[in-house]
Amino acid sequence: MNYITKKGALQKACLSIVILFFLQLKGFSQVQNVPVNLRVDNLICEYKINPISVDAANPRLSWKLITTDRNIEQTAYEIRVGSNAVSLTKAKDIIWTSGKVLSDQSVHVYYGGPTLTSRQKCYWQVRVWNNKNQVSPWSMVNFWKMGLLKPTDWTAKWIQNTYQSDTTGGPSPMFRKAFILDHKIRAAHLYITAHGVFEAQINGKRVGNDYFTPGWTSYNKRLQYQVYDVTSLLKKGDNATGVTLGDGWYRGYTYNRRKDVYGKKLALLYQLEVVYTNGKRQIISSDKSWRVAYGPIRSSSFFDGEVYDARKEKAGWSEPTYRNLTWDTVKTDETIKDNLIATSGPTVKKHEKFLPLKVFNTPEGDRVVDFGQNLVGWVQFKLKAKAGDTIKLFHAEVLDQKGNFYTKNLRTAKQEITYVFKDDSTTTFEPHFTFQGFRFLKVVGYKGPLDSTNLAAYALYSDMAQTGKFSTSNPLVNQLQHNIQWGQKGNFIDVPTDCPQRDERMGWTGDAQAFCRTATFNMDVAGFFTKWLKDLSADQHKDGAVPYVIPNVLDSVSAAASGWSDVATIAPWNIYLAYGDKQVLQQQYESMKAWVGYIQQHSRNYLWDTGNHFGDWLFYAGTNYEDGAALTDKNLIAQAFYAYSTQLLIKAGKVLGRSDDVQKYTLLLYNIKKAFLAEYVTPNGRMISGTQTSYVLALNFDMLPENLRESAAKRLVHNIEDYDEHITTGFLGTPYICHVLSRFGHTDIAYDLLMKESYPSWLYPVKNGATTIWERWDGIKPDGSFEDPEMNSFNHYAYGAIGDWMYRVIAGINTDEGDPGFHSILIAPRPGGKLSSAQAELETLYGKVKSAWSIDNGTFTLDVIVPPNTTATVLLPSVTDQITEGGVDINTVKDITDIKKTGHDAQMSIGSGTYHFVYTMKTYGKHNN
Ligand code: RAM
Repeated sequence: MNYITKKGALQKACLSIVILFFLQLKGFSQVQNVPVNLRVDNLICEYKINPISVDAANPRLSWKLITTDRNIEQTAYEIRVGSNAVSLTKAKDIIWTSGKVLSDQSVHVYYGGPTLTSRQKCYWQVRVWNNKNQVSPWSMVNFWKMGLLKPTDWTAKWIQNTYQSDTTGGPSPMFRKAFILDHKIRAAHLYITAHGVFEAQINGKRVGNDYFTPGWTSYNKRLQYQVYDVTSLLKKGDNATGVTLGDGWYRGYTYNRRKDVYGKKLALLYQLEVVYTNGKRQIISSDKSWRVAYGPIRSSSFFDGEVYDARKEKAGWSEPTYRNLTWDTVKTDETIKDNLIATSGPTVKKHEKFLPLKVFNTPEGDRVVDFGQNLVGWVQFKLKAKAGDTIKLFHAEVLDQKGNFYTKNLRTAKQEITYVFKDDSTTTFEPHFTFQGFRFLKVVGYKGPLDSTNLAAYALYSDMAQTGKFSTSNPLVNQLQHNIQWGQKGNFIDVPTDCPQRDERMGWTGDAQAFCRTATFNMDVAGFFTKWLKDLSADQHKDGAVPYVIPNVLDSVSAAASGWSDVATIAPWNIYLAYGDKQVLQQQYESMKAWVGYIQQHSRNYLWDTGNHFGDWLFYAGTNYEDGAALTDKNLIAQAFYAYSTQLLIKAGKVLGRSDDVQKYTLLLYNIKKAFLAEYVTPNGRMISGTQTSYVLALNFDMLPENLRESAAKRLVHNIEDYDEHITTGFLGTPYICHVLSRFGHTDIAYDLLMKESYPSWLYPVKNGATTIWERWDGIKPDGSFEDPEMNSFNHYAYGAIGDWMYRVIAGINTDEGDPGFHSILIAPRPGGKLSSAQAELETLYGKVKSAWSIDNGTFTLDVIVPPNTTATVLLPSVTDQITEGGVDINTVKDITDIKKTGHDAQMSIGSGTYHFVYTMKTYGKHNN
């Protein structure tokens, strides 16, 4: 062979390797070159795509099967994990292979290889076999990277500003360091966290697109660090980096203007790890060699906004050419680093952009911009003024009755941005360490035109993928769904908060438990709640009491309230249901037990009737009916939630195989219910509080014996009718009222409540122009005046808990509790409320579930999507004999099995795939179409 042919052969070999690799990427298997209608995609590790800061010892891997065939189930899988992205086949690169595992598990499969070490990067792929004897090609290769697992991995030192004036509400310190990298860089990762909140730059560029990092946790016990791949920001030669810190949650103002909750001094921990192409490593860490100065951010606060003086900018401060001769030295701090944890949940990112709907002058003469949506975030402007000119931006959720800018309900929170121009060039500015809850912006100090070319509002919230969609033929209900979703966006800012505008913004546990299940339908909140629940455990008192707010920034007695502290059991259970995540139950089990243990300790004869409780917070206490008629006894509520928490603990115990506990708590539950009946229910089933919430809780938590349930449900219906079909429940009854009505055959009444447009109702705020859920049923009263400004948030999510019923009952998408995470699905739509159609979609860990129905002239059509590797039970309502699927009699469709009639419904089992059912409806219920 001469050289030419040798070269040709080599080229051919290379080409075939490239083609093979390409085919593999495209989904063609190396073992069989025939494409099958089965692929694996959406590989996630610990709920994230290619995470780079994993600290789980055995990370969990999940994937989705992609196929258009029906009835597809996974029968086996094989995972391989290696150290090299391009070769997961060579023995030397393999870290672990699962081998072919006969299992239908495609979510939360534990990595089972050798112990993973700090910074280790693992590439992985998977292939699956299905019940049609097909094998998928190997999936694309994804990866995960381990974080810093041991405190000793941190060689960086905490550094602080030496200035005396470094106090809450003061200017933001900027830390800087210049350095030389003397080789070509292969990879560079920044490990960073702060006491306070930080924004980092390298060579003049912002690092990452996260905001308010390191996020809010119970800092003294758990402080997250973030990891960024900063390879592209660095270069061989001169480099520089800079980090600005703000007060954030660490020492910023919180409830009652308390400050310095976690400490008085801001501090930075910074470790930049560079790997050169020659394999050598270099670490640039925060240490004594850094310099610090104050710059343009004169003060920043979540409540109050930001003061920014552009004249104090230090141009080029994070670039190597900048001279920091006048900058001060820093002091190091030997704080131990044993509270550092990787970031497991989603970070806050910038999302939707809103342009001004209109700019107008109010009767009081203010210049106001309407962005059309009550949102949480900030305004970005692009304006030109003169050096030294000051512009002020004020933020409000609503205008008052006369159309004036209304900020009384912010209480002491200023929500104010002050910006001082440095020269007459056009400046683009957005704040840094603050967020505002607003729809309206008041601009002071700028006379030029304001419009969509120079103003935009951005929503900032935890970066959770939208998983759910829900809509109907009724635009008001659609707006309600919109408001629920925006209530969620505005209040999921690293932790679930209650109000994002006034001087509160805390993780109220009652609100979180009420809304949690709805939240799981709208967005992927698995990581969000898993992280927050760890803070709950961290802040839970030794005696099991759960603080009113998590992370706890209140005093030590602000703990243990029924319906609030029960988030300790309710949230883990909801996350388990939505994502089939047993680990969250495991993680929270001791906390769940401790909470029930606390109540046990504070009960006499199984009756919990002591302590401070918020009760059915913000129930209807109007004047149209006897005042206070809807007031539910707080101890009755406490006893009901005592039972519910115990019930959920039993369920968790069953899932985790804790049979001793199951036995013990089953007996406890029996006694709790007995005490409840003796204390709060007459022998005929009348409750001592004749309220909607009272009956709702008793029925939803199975407090009443079977023989009293039907009549109790009727009493509930009568109560609702007494109020002319208005809802009177507060935070605790609201999430369950429609579910209870549906469960006992009164879906028509549930629809009455939903469709009611007058106060109190869900649609009353919608009719009043709401774009989010309000804290109170009557934030704006029927006469147009406002509720008490001391507590009147227009962006709260608790009443949005109806969303759960909308998804689960109107559209009818549910998971089987015995096989959760939508592995076994229930599709049981319940039409009503004069709706002619409703549709919902939910992106589950297995793929998309859809239920979309419409009624046209008595013909009911239902379109269903069941994702691969799941099965569904379908309940078709109000059927007549002839049902078709895909145009043919369902009895002849081989993919539909176990067809039976249950009452007016037809029940059947289906496997994965797309289905189209049509039949003529029997009329039922007074609101049937
Ligand atoms: C107010 C808010 C909050 C609620 C507490 C008890 O701060 O309404 O949502 O949980 O009270």
